[in-house]
Amino acid sequence: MATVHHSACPLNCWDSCGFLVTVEDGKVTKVEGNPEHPITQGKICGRGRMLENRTNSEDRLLYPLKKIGGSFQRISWKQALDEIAEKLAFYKESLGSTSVLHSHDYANSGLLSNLDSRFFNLYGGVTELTGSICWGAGIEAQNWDFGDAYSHAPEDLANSKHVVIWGRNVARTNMHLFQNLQAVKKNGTKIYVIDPIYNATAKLANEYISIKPGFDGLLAAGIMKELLRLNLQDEEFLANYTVGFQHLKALLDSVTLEYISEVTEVSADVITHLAEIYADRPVSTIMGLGMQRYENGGNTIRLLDALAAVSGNIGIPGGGANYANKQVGQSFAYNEMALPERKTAARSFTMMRQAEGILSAIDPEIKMGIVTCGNPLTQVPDTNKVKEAFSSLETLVVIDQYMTDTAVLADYVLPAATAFEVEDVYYSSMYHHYVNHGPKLVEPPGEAKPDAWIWAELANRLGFGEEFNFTREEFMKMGLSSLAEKGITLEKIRTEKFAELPVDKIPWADRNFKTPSGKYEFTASAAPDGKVKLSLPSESKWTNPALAEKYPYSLLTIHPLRSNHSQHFHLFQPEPYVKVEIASSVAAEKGLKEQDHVRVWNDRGEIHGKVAVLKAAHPGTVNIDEGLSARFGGSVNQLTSSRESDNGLGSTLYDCLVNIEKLEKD
Ligand SMILES: Nc1nc2c(c(=O)[nH]1)N[C@H]1C(S)=C(S)[C@@H](COP(=O)(O)OP(=O)(O)OC[C@H]3O[C@@H](n4cnc5c(=O)[nH]c(N)nc54)[C@H](O)[C@@H]3O)O[C@H]1N2
Ligand SMILES: Nc1nc2c(c(=O)[nH]1)N[C@H]1C(S)=C(S)[C@@H](COP(=O)(O)OP(=O)(O)OC[C@H]3O[C@@H](n4cnc5c(=O)[nH]c(N)nc54)[C@H](O)[C@@H]3O)O[C@H]1N2
Ligand code: SF4
Ligand SMILES: [Mo]
Repeated sequence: MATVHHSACPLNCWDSCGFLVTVEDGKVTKVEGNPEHPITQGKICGRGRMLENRTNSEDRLLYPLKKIGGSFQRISWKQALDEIAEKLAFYKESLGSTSVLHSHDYANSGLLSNLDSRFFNLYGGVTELTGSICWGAGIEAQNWDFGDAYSHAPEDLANSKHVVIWGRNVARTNMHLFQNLQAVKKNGTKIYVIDPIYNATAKLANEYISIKPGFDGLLAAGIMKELLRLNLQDEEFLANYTVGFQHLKALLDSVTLEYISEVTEVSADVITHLAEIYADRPVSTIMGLGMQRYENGGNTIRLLDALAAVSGNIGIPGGGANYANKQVGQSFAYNEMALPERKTAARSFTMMRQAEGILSAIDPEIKMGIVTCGNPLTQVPDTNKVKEAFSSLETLVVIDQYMTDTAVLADYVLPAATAFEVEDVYYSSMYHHYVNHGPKLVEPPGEAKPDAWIWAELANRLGFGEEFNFTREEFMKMGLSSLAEKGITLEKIRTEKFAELPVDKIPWADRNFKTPSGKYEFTASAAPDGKVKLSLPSESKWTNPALAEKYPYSLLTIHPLRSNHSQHFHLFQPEPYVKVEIASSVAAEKGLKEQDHVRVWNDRGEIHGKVAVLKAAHPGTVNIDEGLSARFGGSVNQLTSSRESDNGLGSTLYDCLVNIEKLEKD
């Protein structure tokens, strides 16, 4: 008999949806949106619905595997755990615990996914990854400017006169914001989209502004110049709640509007018009993450923050420099779960340069890697380097639900349970502030096990089993303990299916910033040279003319519509292929038409695919969606660079010049 249960989406996504899941004969048969969930409102995307196939797929990993003589053989859990624990003990003893690397991303938004950190901290401290290929540059930028990265609550959008969507592919990546935009537009709010690609969100907008990839910070500077020229700045805010405005002013005075118009490829009239819009408060600035995956990414977000501040749109209803909402994650008792103070050794590489880190580490060398909740072979920049690095390890352990490109390289592959097979609570620090409950609905297939079980078993073998001697329920309560005094408990979340977290819905309304000065810092005291800069992407005709001569086109590698990164492609019918989307200017220059086979390349690598001509994209723009595995033509990260952003903590995935040519045969 079919029964319907509430649940939650575990995927790394802005929307963190509430689900209704149908279970029949011990199997998930349907995943739908929970109509009662205040954000989800009964609607979910295809990636959420496909979790049914993702749970039931015949390709799920069912047993622990060990590579013997180049091919995988099934082994027992006992053998796998004994051998992995033995290696962990050996490397710690002989070289120190930092000879082990923990490579991960955030593929499961459950509270208990933090237990991997608990394990590695108690083990003694491994080589960890810092920063983030996803949003690192922007988070650090907002830390410098505001002291943290906080967004307005979704419902506050109704208070905005204007909403500027700046490099967020809302219709594709953040569907409930899209619905929110449709609703506020009906009530007269004006919507603007600034993006090199005329995407589905641009179609909804009142105005679309096309920009050269990587130059948004310069555009924001131009808008501020015009605000000041027209005397439209918020003097009261600038005088009382900010520091460093004189540095910003000097910076803006150092360039002309003509220069800004030339480099951004946005006309001066449009820049003046945007200044008038920004002065017509309240204006909500909604920033995406694509825009900061450039070498100048930190400065880009800082200039957008500065624009929101100069125009008086910080801390007011309907305003905001909305990038991420760290208030959500900060609600939980992370440290109680992860026990960071228990590690006795530490080393870190940035997430971007993990491959270089592995290849160059000495004292100790990296001997063993453990990969959880991530697929670095397709997702981390410079795939060829990543492959070389992960192949060089003496022991690689991958814990996953599927045989990914990364798992193929492993010595041990451990099968993990999926979200519907365990109980957890789920949240995302990106858009809204609800935490959702997901009960255990079905048994994991074969011998797949929850990650938490794997950590506990390894901890037992390594002598700190008592620190894992908690049930899932106890671990969830531990993570929720910081919310108990606010009346949010596991019991409540279980019964009500979701809970609203106690966050500031209009951050900085009290004008008390978390910066060292307590003010908004145009010149950041958190940084050695905290002045904002008008920096440019590193791969552009302005910064590297010789490179731009050889590789004239800007390659974006945006998030795919129907897959969360690499996770859903293998479920597609028909099979996916590498689609090379090109601006019409590129088609004209290279004589390319729909479906032509092409090669796209630069000094880091190359990829083959089929052309699709974009209806409207900034001249010189090429896009290949990220996430495809080797089996479907390969990851576009063969072309991307592992350089870090200006503030050291973000990626430069989209700061990438390429060339393209037609292939006669593929
Ligand atoms: N369907 C789907 N949704 C997802 C995901 C997914 O894989 N698939 N992933 C989730 C995750 S982890 C994340 S981080 C978010 C990301 O959500 P988004 O930030 O919306 O998406 P991205 O693909 O990172 O960013 C791409 C957008 O930035 C634009 N862009 C690129 N360069 C520039 C630039 O220089 N200036 C401007 N103005 N715009 C630029 C692109 O054209 C595109 O519209 O999406 C989440 N949602
Ligand atoms: N070129 C390019 N590259 C990009 C991006 C881009 O825009 N362009 N975007 C970047 C961004 S924003 C992000 S967030 C990263 C995402 O990078 P990843 O998180 O590495 O990408 P996923 O493909 O989601 O891979 C997650 C893996 O974790 C597994 N997994 C899921 N749930 C669990 C679990 O509960 N336990 C375990 N053990 N495994 C689990 C999945 O099966 C999958 O294989 O990619 C980045 N890479
Ligand atoms: S992937 Fe995002 S939009 Fe889709 S169901 Fe999950 S949380 Fe909702
Ligand atoms: Mo991400």
